[in-house]
Amino acid sequence: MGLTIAQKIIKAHLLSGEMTPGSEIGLKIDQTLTQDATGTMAYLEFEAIGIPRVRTELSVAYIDHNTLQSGFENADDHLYIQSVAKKYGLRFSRPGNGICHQVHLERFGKPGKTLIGSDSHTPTGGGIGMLAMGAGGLDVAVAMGGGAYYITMPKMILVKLSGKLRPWVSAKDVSLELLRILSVKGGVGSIIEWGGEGVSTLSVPQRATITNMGTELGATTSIFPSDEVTRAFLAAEGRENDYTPLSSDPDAEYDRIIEIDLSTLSPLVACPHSPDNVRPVSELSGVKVDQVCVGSCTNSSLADLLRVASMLKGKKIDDSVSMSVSEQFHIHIPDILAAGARLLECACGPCIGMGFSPNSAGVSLRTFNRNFEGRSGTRDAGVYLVSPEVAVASALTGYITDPATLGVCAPIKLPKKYKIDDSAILLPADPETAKTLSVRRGPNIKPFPDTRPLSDKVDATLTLKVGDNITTDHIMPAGAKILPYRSNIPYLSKFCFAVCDETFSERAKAVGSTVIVGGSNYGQGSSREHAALVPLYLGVRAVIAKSFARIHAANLINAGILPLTFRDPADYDKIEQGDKLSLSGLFAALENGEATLFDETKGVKVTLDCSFTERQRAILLAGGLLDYTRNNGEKKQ
Ligand code: MIC
Ligand code: SF4
Repeated sequence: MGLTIAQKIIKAHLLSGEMTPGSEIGLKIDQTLTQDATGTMAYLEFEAIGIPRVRTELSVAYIDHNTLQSGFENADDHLYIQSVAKKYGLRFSRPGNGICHQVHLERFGKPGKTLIGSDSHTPTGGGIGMLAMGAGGLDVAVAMGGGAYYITMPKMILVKLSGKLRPWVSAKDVSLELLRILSVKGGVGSIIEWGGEGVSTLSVPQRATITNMGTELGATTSIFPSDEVTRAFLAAEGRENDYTPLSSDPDAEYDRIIEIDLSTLSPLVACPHSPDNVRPVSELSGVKVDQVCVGSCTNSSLADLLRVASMLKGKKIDDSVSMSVSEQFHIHIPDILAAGARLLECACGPCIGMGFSPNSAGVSLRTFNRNFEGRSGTRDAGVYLVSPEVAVASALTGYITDPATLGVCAPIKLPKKYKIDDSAILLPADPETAKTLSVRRGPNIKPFPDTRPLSDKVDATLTLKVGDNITTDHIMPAGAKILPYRSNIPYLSKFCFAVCDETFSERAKAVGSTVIVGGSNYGQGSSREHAALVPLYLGVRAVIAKSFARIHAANLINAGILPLTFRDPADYDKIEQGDKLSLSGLFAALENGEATLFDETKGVKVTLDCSFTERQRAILLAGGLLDYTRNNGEKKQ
């Protein structure tokens, strides 16, 4: 049987396991990336593992999330990461140089390589034919040390494209169309491969917009072939030598095939508060818009920015709209400013609530990838996800607007060669000098929470019961006020689950030992391991859910918290917040894959799935990946 693109890369990087869907595989990782909001913790973990220099082909530390320096905290963290990068052999992308995924695609992405990043949108690299995956910081730390990255061998979904996008319809609409078809859970356990003759009509940045938003489907990753379009992109980046062709075998088998005719698509909008709440722009034309934001790792390619500038040129945005553009190319800035838009630093910014929050109950149109409740920093705002074309058209009129109503869509001309300036990417010290360097640590860096080996019996209170599709933005919110404390777990813990229940943190601390119950797709969204480390700090011993999102389940295991699933989802209704629970015989349960939960308050027993791989069991027994790695002396490799 022939292989898919992802299967070929997996085969070439397989360190352990069988390539059968559902079994655990260990992969050799060629490249890693981190951003600063997860990076500080990842490098603290890397230091704790104790390896003198990274063992990957390339590791890059980006600063793009916590760029508002409203106190010493972010500035200190940047210096910490910069000093770690210099000492341990990583490149360092300075604040202001752009968003990690966009810069990595342009400057470092290589077809056929593996990449993991401590950010859930790392699959952006799939646009250039990499097997690129989001991971928790600790997994990235282990990979930087030369250790394998473990995933469950995914199923393969092929999205077969035909036709060509019509004017005013963009790659973002392709992502939204797939979200409409599959929902935010539809990609869980799968890799999404893009194929068919329509692929050759899409540029690498367009492909990267699509693989970026594969994250919103819950997919392990998404990937495009590497073809002549890829070669041309690499040549324009001055990196043609990094090109290798990559395609699936003609007889490759897929678990599911979805066909999309690009020429039938029209502009789409994801309505509040979920990226799969998708409707055609034409149905929303009466919606008054207060704010428009262009940028993010989804839509900040040169082509996107040229389109935005060309649509704004010689025009004025509506008086009632406040518009921001975050861009890294510094061209056509006068056109953007003259139209009344504000220019923001090229960083994550409003996407993660780092400034530019909407007005109360405001309607914000964003070219971003997530519109979870409260994420913008304004609790009652409604965020709509759109393409750059819809964003600008709506900024001009003040209402959600189909760009087709603006008339002819003028073609965008891209240069054959991009102007390259890597001066904001700092190189590491040579190994000898590195030994003499020290790491700069600010007072905001607090110790890693205490871990404990698993005990056979856990008595706990069901301190919080939540519903389906709980995101990591619910569990551990971000935003300008909280993000500076990503290396200060005790401080962060005050905000745990605050979006759902402001009393959770205090209640969890008071009871000391907590179980959380969730619905399906628990922990979707970001890769932030803080959504596991903070609950660990607050005494959370197990999370019981109908199902889990991939990265979050791995982060819980890495933190030594049991992620357990209901054998019968109907049992979710049998237990209530406040109940006293006990999980006993856990050692045997780990062996036989089934645990029994006894609800002492209700007097009911519930059966839970507790099947883990041998490696995961060992991690849980050790009290988390850090202890497991230390105990197993992986640093001595
Ligand atoms: C996000 O988009 O939610 C983030 C902020 O980039 C996160 C990482 C983080 O929480 O720091 C992600 O996507 O993994
Ligand atoms: Fe940054 Fe937003 Fe992309 Fe996350 S989704 S990496 S916050 S731009």
